[in-house]
Amino acid sequence: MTNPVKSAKPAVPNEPIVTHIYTADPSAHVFEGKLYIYPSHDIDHDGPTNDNGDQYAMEDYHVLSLDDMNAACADHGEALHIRDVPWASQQMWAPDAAFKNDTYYLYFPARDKDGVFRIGAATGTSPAGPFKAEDNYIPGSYSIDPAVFVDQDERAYMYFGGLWGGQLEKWQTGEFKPDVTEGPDAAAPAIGPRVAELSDDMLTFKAEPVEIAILDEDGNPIAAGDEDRRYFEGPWMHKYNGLYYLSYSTGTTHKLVYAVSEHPQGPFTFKGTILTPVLGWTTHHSIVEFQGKWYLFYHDASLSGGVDHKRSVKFTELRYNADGTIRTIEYEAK
Ligand code: FUB
Repeated sequence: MTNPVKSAKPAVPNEPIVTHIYTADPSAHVFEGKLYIYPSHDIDHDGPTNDNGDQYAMEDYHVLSLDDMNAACADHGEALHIRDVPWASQQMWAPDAAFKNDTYYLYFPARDKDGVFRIGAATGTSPAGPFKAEDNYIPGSYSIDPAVFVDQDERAYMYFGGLWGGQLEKWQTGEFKPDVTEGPDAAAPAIGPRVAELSDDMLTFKAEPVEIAILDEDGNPIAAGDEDRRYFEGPWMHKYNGLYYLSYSTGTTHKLVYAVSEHPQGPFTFKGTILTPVLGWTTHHSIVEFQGKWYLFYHDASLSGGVDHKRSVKFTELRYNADGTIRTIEYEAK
């Protein structure tokens, strides 16, 4: 393993935690007493920018860590490169990590050789990597943005899915339809994220993924045209006071929002906004408890002056109200 590169300055809330590389889509976890962050590694390029997400042309992952929230952030170097993923062709998008079976698992989406987004797994003995990819993607996986949640009973669930470049519209029938680009009519239920329980080996699904229902306060499905509340991409799961909080990006309206359930697979009831729109088109996050406080990890494009595909991971404290609702954080560009 290479020695980590440490930032020159201690981490500060709402400022990039590293500035020597562009990072995005942070998935934060506490492993071995430290906070580890699994981000996308954005690259600088002059390729096309479009709704298909071709500008997000990432090729590898770096793992970051913080000893505490005032420490300088460490970059542990390349943890996995696409050249070492036998089934993948391009675009290593938002990853996540989990620990079970004395093994660290890195989960990541990428396009397969046919251009279809799939979700792969890689394993390692350290939370900092490196990770060795499995030969094939997880059978039955599709779309993007895996978030893996290991519950107190040790059952593990993968939440995933993303519209537009993430191809979720193309899976509406349960099969991949390459020519489908439209979602449901505006008044019809929105396309939901998917959840699949993982097998004990953490490398396969126990059962086929199912669509998650997100309902309004009256128990009606959030409609596809309700772009302030409907699911777009970037799911995250955390548990607070025994309830399951599913949070996600609304994409076109650029918010991070959340919904709550008594069950890990829902149905979930929409609750509100976690973070108002950031600088840059995408917004993507994770929520983690560390050393007695809760934190929101997110990204924006401030370091690059607003270039959508050159983003930086930041964090801020997240607070709950007494009734378990999350206090909305107003984004401030810095
Ligand atoms: O980083 C590429 C894609 O942008 C992610 O997979 C989405 O969640 C969005 O952040």
